[in-house]
Amino acid sequence: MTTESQTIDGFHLLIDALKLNNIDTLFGLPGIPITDLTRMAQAEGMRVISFRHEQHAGNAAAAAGYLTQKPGICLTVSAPGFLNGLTALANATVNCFPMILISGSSEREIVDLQQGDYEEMDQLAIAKPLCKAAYRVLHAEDIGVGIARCIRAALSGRPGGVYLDLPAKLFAQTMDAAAGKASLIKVVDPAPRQIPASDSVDRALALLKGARRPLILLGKGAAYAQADADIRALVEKTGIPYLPMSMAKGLLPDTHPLSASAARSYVLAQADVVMLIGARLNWLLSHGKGKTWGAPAAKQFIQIDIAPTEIDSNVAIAAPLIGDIGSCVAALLTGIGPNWAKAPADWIGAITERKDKNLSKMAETLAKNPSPMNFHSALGAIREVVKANPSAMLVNEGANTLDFTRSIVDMYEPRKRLDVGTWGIMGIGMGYAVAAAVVTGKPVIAIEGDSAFGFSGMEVETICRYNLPVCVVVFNNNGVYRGTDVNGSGGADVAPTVFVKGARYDKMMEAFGGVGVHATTPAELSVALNEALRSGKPTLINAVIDETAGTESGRITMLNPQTAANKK
Ligand code: ADP
Ligand code: TZD
Repeated sequence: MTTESQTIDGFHLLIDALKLNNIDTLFGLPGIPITDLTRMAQAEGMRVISFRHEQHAGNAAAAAGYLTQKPGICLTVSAPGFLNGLTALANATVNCFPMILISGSSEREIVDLQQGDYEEMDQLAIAKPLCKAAYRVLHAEDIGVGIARCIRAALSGRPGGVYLDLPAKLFAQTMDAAAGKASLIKVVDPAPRQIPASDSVDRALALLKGARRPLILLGKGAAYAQADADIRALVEKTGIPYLPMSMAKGLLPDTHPLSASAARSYVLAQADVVMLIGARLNWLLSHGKGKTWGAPAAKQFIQIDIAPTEIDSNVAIAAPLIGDIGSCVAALLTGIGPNWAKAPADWIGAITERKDKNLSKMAETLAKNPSPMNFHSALGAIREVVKANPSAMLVNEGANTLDFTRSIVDMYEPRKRLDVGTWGIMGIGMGYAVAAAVVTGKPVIAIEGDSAFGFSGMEVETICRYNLPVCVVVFNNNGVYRGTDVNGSGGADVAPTVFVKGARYDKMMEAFGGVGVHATTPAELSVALNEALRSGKPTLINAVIDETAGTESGRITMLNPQTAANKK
């Protein structure tokens, strides 16, 4: 309410509209014209998490959206703040995470005549191609509708990022308080169930029934959908082995007997019927073709997705199942019934044999204790800590740091793992870690390549300021990928991928009152990580990794143009 109790202003209409829809947290960075909005939101009981750079506030909003099925809100100032937040909005959209980027903007009259306002920019036009929907509100009485449209756009169908443009003048507009209250909308059923057509269910079941080597592929859409019990029942009732994409790890525990992760190449090449649940056949799955997938004629796909246009995006899909994952999996379970014949024993046996072999090979590697530490020995220690703390959140970025963590550190519970996602983007680390801590209240372990950490490292101040239970582990190997490149010219500059040697990232955390640890052995790493989880104090462990370990670009070396050209 403003000073006159019969009127309400734009600031409060916006806050009330969000609260009416159970949105209780804002991630943002204050400045003209939204500084007062952040203060007022806090005064009105919202949690306001203020960042040092908008990209990280945006990433936090996206992660919050993924974890809660409510759109995460990111609040930025005009032009430069908006642009800083835009990467996160685009990344959220690409990953199908619901978020709303709300940005203050300059006055339309001045922007449209390009008369040079403070931080002038036609933000709506710029945001539009990078998100699912973009709206602008000019009148206080439309704030309720504006927020309702944003929520629906972010959550319904395939989730994604939405932009909301709010010119400065809007915030100070006033209207009659009762009329203002009446103008707000509580969104009913923002993500309506979409029941699959029964013939599409029958088609999928027929294909599954005839399969000799069936495989289920779980993507982060399946994790987002929160249909955990039914997905588990589907796997267990059919006895079909499954592969989780990286953020679907833990949907069923990675130690589940039907997990085929340790026999990934074998199952992808050999499966005859593959059921995709909330996973796209993009680059992360070699587009569903090529050597990875074995003989094309021998393979048929079932795909469950809420977006009909996803079907046939890369290869033919024999049985599309369009609907929300909860409804689709429930319909399949009904059709499967109690007498379903489980996946053939020879297929399961062949997978188990390969799994056992690969797992014992991995155990051997993890047991080694080289000096300096390498990725394996460091992760061998972290793996045990995660096993003992299965409800801790895990954030992961880097190249080798990402690839090795994904394959070595088992996950035990759904939606505990947040990582670089569909783009393989660096810089999500601290934003996702803050959101994970704020939204779940659980301890967070962020396993970061030293390059990856640098993109959002300043947010350790944010972590300390809000006293969040985040332990950042920086895998410090002195550079991007490795620290061993040399300058080809022989000149004085170091190579483009090389950083300052022996940097002490732990001191950054100490600078803001957190705990810094310098760890050179798996034992030291393990002690420090356990202590961080126990104390809940913001902690950064500078884990010294052999600078010769790892490979260029991690597991995707082949995507470098020169490597690709040489292969042809
Ligand atoms: P991954 O990277 O783990 O393979 P992707 O992000 O490529 O996963 O795929 C996620 C897919 O899940 C998207 O195609 C998206 O449309 C779909 N999806 C997201 N939420 C739902 C839902 N509730 N029901 C059905 N499909 C969904
Ligand atoms: N910029 C952005 C925004 N995203 C990217 N993915 C990259 C640059 C390129 N890139 C990668 O794909 S991984 C990576 C970069 C810069 C960092 C790898 O080094 P690291 O990890 O120290 O984080 P490892 O474990 O030492 O390989």
